[in-house]
Amino acid sequence: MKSGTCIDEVLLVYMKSPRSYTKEDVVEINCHGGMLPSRRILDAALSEGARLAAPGEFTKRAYLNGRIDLTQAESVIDIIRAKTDASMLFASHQLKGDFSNEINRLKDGLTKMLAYFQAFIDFPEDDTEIRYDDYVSKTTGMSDKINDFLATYDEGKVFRCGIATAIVGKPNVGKSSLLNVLLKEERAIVTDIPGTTRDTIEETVNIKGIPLRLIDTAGIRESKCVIEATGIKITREKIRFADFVLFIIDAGSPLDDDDMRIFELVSNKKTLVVVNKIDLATDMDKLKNSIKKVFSDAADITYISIKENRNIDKLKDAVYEAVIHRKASQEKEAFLINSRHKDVLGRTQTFLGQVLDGLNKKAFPELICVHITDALASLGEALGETTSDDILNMIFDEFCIGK
Ligand SMILES: Nc1nc2c(ncn2[C@@H]2O[C@H](COP(=O)(O)OP(=O)(O)OP(=O)(O)O)[C@@H](O)[C@H]2O)c(=O)[nH]1
Ligand SMILES: [Mg+2]
Repeated sequence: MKSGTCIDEVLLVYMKSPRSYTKEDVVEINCHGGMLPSRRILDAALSEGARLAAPGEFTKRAYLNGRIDLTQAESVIDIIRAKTDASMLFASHQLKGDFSNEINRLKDGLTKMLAYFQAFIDFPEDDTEIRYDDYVSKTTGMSDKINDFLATYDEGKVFRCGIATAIVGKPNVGKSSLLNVLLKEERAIVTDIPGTTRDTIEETVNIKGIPLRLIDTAGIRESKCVIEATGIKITREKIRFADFVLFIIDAGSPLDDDDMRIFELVSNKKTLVVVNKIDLATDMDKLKNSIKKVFSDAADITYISIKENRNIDKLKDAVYEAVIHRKASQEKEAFLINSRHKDVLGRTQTFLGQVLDGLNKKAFPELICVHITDALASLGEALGETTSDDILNMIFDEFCIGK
């Protein structure tokens, strides 16, 4: 420090270009933590001419200096924000370059195709037949691949942001008990008095990597009590905004009109029927038959007993499969695209459609080359080879910190 006073003993690391995060010369100061020493060291560095990094600036420089591409830079945000091990794993696949490699493979295929058709423009005197049909199947293959990537978008949203899940059902069926057992804590009040829950309670639980934003609601029934009736009104609102519903019914009492009215209320939602209190059922086969008859194929059904802790893991599996449409054990080396990728790949699909159209109509090679070039450019955009400053700023502004 200028005054000569010692602030702290630190570790100073000099990373010489190009072997650093940004490929530039980087100096890192590691101090003894604590607000005051860190603040004083930062002030000292600033007074010597350093400035604070803008949000995401280090990663942006790593991208601008060509150490990583744009999809990898984006995965850094996902890693910082990851809420569960699974979302972190997907982001790390993307950081490793798995998505970039797939895009580059598609680009290679298109570049070869471009060269093939270009040759017919450059050497029109060559009277070789153009192999349109071969390229129809190649282009269809690429388009299928892009469809696979596009299909990961909805899952990506679920893993990144979680899924709003309403627990609904008649009073006393065990909604609050379910919230507690999934949270592994006594968060909501549970009693044998119907109408216990009035306010909705919201908590996030990690179900096999999915951040499930659980909303425990007031049991729905006609009620003259003003407080309970208000709770039921709020429940109906919450159901409207939920993406997923756990509809709870009681195995100890026969299904009635109230159950069916609630099921009707959630009929336009992705729903899992959870039959609770199977410890009270005397004949499981009879119970299953009667329930299957009512719900037929309308929804997935899981049978549990919270009291005896039966089938809770099965319920978690069922939730995963209902939300992600595949078994948790089938989790492969996957990455999940974001909205920017979706937008860019959607455009690539349109251009590939035009390429296919041209091939099917045996169009002039010039026309086919135009569409292939468009498709190539959009794939380049996914990797950030040609991306406008506005989009770059939008991406890096998402980092709330200097990293
Ligand atoms: N036998 C049995 N009782 C259960 C089971 N799960 C919950 N209960 C009991 O059912 C009663 C109601 O449970 P809650 O979790 O409060 O039910 P709720 O659906 O939240 O009820 P409201 O908030 O009133 O709508 C409590 O006495 C629980 O102990 C179960 O699997 N078996
Ligand atoms: Mg309750």
